[in-house]
Amino acid sequence: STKYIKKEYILDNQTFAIIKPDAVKNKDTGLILDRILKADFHVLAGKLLHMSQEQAEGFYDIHKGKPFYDELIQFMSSGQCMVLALEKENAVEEWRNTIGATNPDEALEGTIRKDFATSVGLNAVHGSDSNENAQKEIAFFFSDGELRGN
Ligand code: IDP
Ligand code: MG
Repeated sequence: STKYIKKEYILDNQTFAIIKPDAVKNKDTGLILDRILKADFHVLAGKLLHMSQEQAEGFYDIHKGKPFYDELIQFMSSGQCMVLALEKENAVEEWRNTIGATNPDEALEGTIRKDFATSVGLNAVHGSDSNENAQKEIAFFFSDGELRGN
């Protein structure tokens, strides 16, 4: 018999970022975009949006049940944010290094969270934690059409 092996090719040069509502409210959107561009990420797609509670719940489904979940959903749906599909070689790791630790007290000098985050909750930016999640998160907010033409 013939066996068909389905191979899934997961891109390793894309990641998903959010400039979170705290950073947008603090008028840091431009400064954070500047960091992104200066770190040689290519912006494949980006848009401003105000997440509904349902969108925030869908996006952060993996954190459901955690003690900070309700606070996180409330925060992420509290105002406008900017969602971005970013491209660079080794994008996920490069972007995590650029943003720094979840808790700004632990974030290294020169990272975005060190310079723009207020607390572990209000931490200015999001970054995907794996190539698989990057593709899921990009697809959660962007249609194929929005990602084409770059
Ligand atoms: P990450 O954003 O660095 O990947 P995660 O552990 O995936 O961190 O948590 C997702 C988001 O949930 C964080 O960026 C932060 O906004 C929020 N969060 C995480 N831990 C806490 C906490 O202990 N208190 C309040 N909010 C938290
Ligand atoms: Mg995470």
